Amino acid sequence: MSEWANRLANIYGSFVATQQARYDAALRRFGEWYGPGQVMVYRVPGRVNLIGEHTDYQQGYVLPVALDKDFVFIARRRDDAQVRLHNMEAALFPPRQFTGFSDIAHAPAGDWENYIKGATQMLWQKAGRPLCGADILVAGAPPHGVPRGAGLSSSSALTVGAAYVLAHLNELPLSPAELAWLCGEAEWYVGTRGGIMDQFIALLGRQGHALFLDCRASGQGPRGIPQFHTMHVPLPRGYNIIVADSKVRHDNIRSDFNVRVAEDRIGVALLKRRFPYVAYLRDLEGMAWADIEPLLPETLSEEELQALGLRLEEIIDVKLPRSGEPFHVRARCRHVVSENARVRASVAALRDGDALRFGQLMNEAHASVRDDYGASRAELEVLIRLAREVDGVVGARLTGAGWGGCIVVLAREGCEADFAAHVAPRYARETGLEPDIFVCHAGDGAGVVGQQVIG
Ligand code: NG1
Repeated sequence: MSEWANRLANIYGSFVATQQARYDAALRRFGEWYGPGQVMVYRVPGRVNLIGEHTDYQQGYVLPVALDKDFVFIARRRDDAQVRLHNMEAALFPPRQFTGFSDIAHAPAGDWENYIKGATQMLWQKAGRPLCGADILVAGAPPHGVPRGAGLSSSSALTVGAAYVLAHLNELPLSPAELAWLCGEAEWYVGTRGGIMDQFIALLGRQGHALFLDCRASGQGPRGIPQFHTMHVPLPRGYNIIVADSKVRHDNIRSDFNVRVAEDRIGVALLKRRFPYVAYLRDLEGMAWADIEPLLPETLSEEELQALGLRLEEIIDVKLPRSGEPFHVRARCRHVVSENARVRASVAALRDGDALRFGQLMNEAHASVRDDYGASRAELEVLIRLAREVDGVVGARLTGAGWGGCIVVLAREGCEADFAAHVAPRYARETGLEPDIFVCHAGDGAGVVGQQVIG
């Protein structure tokens, strides 16, 4: 096997032939667009969260894994500050070009270029000196790319990939964790800002491991960048992670998401009156839920909120939908608190190699995100029920924000074929939708694949 094939085998296991064809096609295309010569090849993965849902924005715990579905970036440093972009899927993501600077004008909302611009601007600001631009080719088409809009973090991977490439070509001395935090900040550029999970796992993923991430900064590093506690946790041997995409998408996921953010914050504001040190739900760790529960109303209307001296505009600075639905404060907070405890327990179970216990925690997490957080939907429930019917499945839950997207399943090795044969046709029959099902091999975070010369 050639050295190159060896490298690909290290990354993708037994799927080298198709990956090699994919990389070859991208290298050829790079040559056609930018001309022959030496290039650097990089990859950056998507992710799936195993447990720890809706905890990150309350400074809690998450446990994602990096997928072996990824973006490939091929790049060559330029002598000027131009960033030129080509995508293997040029019809969907047309060529773009801009100048690297610390204040880059936005492309229209929704343009793929904005993810790269956000990363570029952030690096220029951080470096405090002019940097070199690059000619970049991005390859992320299915089936090897990160599925889009499925909650597997394809957009964060794009930002992280661009930042990684430009930082590497400019020899910026940033650790993966520093880069991860900066990429989180860079997402402000595109107007979305989740937690820091997606960027951390895209950079710090490790083969065969999940990443425990504490979303509360533990201090400041030498370059003024917040530091976070992370720990790689081995995945159980003899088990696979299966991801199934329900193919349902929530039309307006942001507004439901923001309502949950507000409900958590209302809980915090109320608890603060009794426990002044509570700034995030994370601060309730170690306290008995029985002491907390009486302080949180089951539901609260906006009028009742005002009567308590709390103004919604001060709780959340985005407009929430006017549905007339009261805020479900108690249940939402209960989910976040119990979910943090489940992540902790999951780390212990995985370190003990106790896959069954971990599967059970995944099932409990799903019940909580469905019943207390109200973030499931009918199609996801069908998918989860069918998944659990398969012999060998030990846990199944929705992953990501919810209301659609994917489920993640822990299953004994060897039952993948049965899983697909059982779940796919029944799900199609009940919902009229064809799920995408794949086994996820927990892979490494973003990195250099190698150097190549295009003839
Ligand atoms: P998904 O749906 O996977 O993009 C969203 C948030 C995460 C996290 C999860 C819920 C964004 C960009 N991502 O993830 O930070 O809060 O929901 O656990 O908002």
